[in-house]
Amino acid sequence: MFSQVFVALGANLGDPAATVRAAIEALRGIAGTRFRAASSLYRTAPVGLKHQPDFINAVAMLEADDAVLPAPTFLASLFAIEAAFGRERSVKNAPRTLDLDLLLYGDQTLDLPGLTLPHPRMTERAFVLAPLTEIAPDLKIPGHGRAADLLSAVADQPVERLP
Ligand code: PH2
Ligand code: MG
Ligand code: MG
Repeated sequence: MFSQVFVALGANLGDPAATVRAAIEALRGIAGTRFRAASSLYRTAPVGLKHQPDFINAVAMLEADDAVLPAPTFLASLFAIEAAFGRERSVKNAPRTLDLDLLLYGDQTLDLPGLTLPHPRMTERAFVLAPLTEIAPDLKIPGHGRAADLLSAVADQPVERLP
């Protein structure tokens, strides 16, 4: 069976827009998946650690074959792409060349070390919700209702959709 999977992309070092575009191409190449859609790119103010460059964020939608790529295996393939883009994991929330976060895997709820589904902070982040609702306007997040309905609560977080 194929599950609908959403991935958040973020970068704020080097040429972040080029990195996010190249990472979307890399997502297209994950074996056992069918690429469905990518959002526009968004320029977003840093959430959390403030004194770092603005981010470029986007969200991609794929279908993953659960028999070949169950959620933990899918996450491992995201880490491999991050590593290929030179990601170093030093300080939590430090500036990064590329961050790929697994947001949703079908309607699974999961709490494993290193993998919680839905992604525990996605509902509070405009830099996730804005691109997510662009490509999936009717999406429901398990335990949280419609993604589009969560956007108004984060309207204070600056996000700008790039042309
Ligand atoms: N990622 C974080 C922390 N803060 N802020 C923005 N705007 N975009 C991000 O991708 C981001 C962040 C941790 O992964
Ligand atoms: Mg992240
Ligand atoms: Mg991450």
